[in-house]
Order: sequence, then structure tokens, then C-alpha cells
Amino acid sequence: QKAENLPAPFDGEPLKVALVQQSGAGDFFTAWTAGAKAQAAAVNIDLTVYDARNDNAKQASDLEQAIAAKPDAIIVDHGQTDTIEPRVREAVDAGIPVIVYDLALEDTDGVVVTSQSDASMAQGVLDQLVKDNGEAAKVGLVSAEGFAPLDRRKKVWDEVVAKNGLDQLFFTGKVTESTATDNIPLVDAALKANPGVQAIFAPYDEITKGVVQAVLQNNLQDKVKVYGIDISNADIEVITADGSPWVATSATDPSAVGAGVVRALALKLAGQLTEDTVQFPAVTITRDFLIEKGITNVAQLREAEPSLLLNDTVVADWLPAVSG
Ligand code: SR1
Repeated sequence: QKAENLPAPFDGEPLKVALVQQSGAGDFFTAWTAGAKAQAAAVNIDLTVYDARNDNAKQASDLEQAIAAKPDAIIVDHGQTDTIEPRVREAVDAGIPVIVYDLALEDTDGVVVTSQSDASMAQGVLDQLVKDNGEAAKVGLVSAEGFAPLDRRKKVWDEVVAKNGLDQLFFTGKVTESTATDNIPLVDAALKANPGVQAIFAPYDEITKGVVQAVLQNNLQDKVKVYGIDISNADIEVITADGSPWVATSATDPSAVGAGVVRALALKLAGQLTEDTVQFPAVTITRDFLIEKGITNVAQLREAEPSLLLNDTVVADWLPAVSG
């Protein structure tokens, strides 16, 4: 619902904003996009969504198409630096305000850069891994390279492995339009090749779900613990299921983050954004916590952890946080 008494430039005809996504697939991006749409509607933004379905060439051409339409602003959600950065520069040079989420840029001049607090997210869940499994534990990583948040989380993983003398047995994984399903055979092979593994870090919930499935189908749930990132209704069901090996995750509320990105853009367009870098804080959640509190969905988790709503992050009197 559109809010009353919006300041310029939101007080006239709806502003045209393009949202150019690398992929809208999976629980995280579904909720993120719903949050972005709800916050856009509240601030009189007409949002056009482009979803490249993980095709990097298509995302580049989507961004070119968006620039050619001369919108009032562009949001770029994820993307590969080499294909997307030149088009981001093109948009900035054309005078179009640009905000990015989870995109690594070499030149951030004139761009609002947003992300989750990936380093503290990874640190939170990996501290739990070390606490549960001890130093020198045998561990595996299931992730992919070339995705800004996953690269940031891997940097922390590498530091934690070195600092605690963890024995990394494998690194596998990929991101696709069916990430959960596509990781099952990779992890199945890694588990069979590395029978001693005690803990797996899978820092993206679609990957984590694939890892959990592979652990279960190998009947290893009593031997292998899984540590993830992100949360959704479906994830909570997987984590709290009887005998689930997924014991901890670090997460934001993705809907609140999508809304937060749109608020950062709105503040920028109103000339009220004080910093051109915005980080959304996360919390670390254990399986024990969810079970103890009887939490079965994200709505209940928000009640238990109200900081997830981001009610104090990039807000103004005229721009309260809206949830998707
Ligand atoms: C393919 S990158 C996936 C990650 O990006 C998001 O920001 C989520 O946290 C997810 O883990």
C-alpha cells in the first residue's frame, strides 16, 4: 500500500525502477523479491523485474534493456563482476542512479552498495562448528565461486580452517536454477570419498538443503553435522525435522533485506542517504533454539528475534520498514 505524505520525488507519478536479477529462484530470492515489491509499492515506485535465471549473458542484456528504457533508477541483484560491472558504469555515466545488492564491483563510484553482513554471518556459524566439533575436526565445504556473498563467506571459512587446524577433506558444489537438487550427487560423491568427515559448511540455503538430503540418503545424520546460511519456512522445516543434521544457520529475513535495499534506494533518491554502503545485520540460529522455542516458520522467528525485521535500518519517518 502506498504511504501518505511522501516527499519528492515520490509525491507525483510513480517512479520507474528496474530490478535486474541474476536469478529469482529459490526460497531466499522469492522472499527477497516479495519484500522489494512491497516496499516499492509503499513508496510509489513502479518496479519492473528482470530475472536472468542464472544466465549471465541474459543478465547483461537485461541490464542493457533496462538502461535503454531510461528508468528513474536501477537495482542490480547479484551478478558476475566481469559481465555486469561495465553495464553498471554505463548506467552511472547515463545519469541513472544505481544500487547493487551482493555484486562485487571494482569501481563503486556513484553506486550504492548493499549486502548482508557476510563476514559476521559466516563467523557466527563457524564458531558454532568449531565449538561442536573441536579444533582439528575433519570438515568439507560445499559452495561455489564467483558469487560475491559466497566468496566473502569462503574467505572467513579459509581463515577459520587455518586458525583452528581444521582438516578440509573436500570442496565441491555449484549454483544453478535447481541448486538444492543439483548439489545432492556432488555431496553424495564427496561423502563416499571422505568417510571420516564430521562437519560440512554449506553457506547458501539451497546448497544446505542439498547437503542435508545427501547426508540423509547416506544414513550419516548421526556422524555428519551441517552448518548453513539463510532461513525460510522450508528451511525451518528441514532443520527441525527429527534427526536433521542441519544444526545451525546464520540468517537475515530475506524479505526484510529486499525491502531494505529499496529503502536505501528511496533515501538516496530523496537525498537522505548518509552512507553509500549499507550492510544488513544477521543472527545465528541453532536447531536447538528453534526446537526449544517451538518455532516452525519465519513469522514466529521474527517474533523471537525482532532485529530480523530491520525496523531501524535505512528508515525515515516517511519510510518505515514494510514486510513482504
Ligand atoms: C548464489 S548467492 C546466494 C546468497 O545470496 C544471498 O544474499 C543469500 O544470502 C544467499 O545465500
